[in-house]
Amino acid sequence: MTSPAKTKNILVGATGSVASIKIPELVRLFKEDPTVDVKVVPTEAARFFFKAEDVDADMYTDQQEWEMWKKKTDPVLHIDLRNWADIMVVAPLDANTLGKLANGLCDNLLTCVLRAWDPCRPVVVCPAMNTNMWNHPFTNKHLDVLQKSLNFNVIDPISKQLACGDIGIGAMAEPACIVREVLALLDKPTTPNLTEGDLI
Ligand code: PCO
Repeated sequence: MTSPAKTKNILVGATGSVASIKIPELVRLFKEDPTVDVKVVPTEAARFFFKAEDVDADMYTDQQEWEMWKKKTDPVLHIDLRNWADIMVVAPLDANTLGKLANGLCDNLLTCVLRAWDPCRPVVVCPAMNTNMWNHPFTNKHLDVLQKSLNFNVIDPISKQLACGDIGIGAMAEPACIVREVLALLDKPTTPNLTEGDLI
């Protein structure tokens, strides 16, 4: 039997929160849908939390971005990934990358993909951080920019015992919940991040 054509290209970004330990599970759950294809872009900090061999998807690192480009006609990895993706899901989004995205910084593969993003395609971010980081005034300010200026979708963290022992809000939403919301978003006819009027 031939497998169905892949129709949903999901780019998963991972950042330096302990919740990156859930990347193998998140990828596995996405791939339960036979029409889904997944690629993963971890930051250097995210790579600390899982083994590449546990992730059943192509993975692209900052180093590959530099290695792929030698001369003018060579492909630029963050642009190729941007073109490939129907949606980007950053899960987990740590406080550092949240701050960078809200201020337009792009100093690694993941942030470059999103700085070059096609605003007609949806982005979902799943913050995960220590409770005090979550309650810090910068978090709200930065999430406001992502939601109101960039039209990113935010899946809020949940409350549980965090990796450091603190109990409170800051844990990444459950992978099954993230998968459900992302697939539902892709099924909507149009989910533009920005309308033409916003760009004028
Ligand atoms: C803790 N920080 C964190 C970050 C977010 N944590 C989580 C969960 C995991 C276990 O279920 C680690 C996935 O707690 O998303 O824990 C102290 S700085």
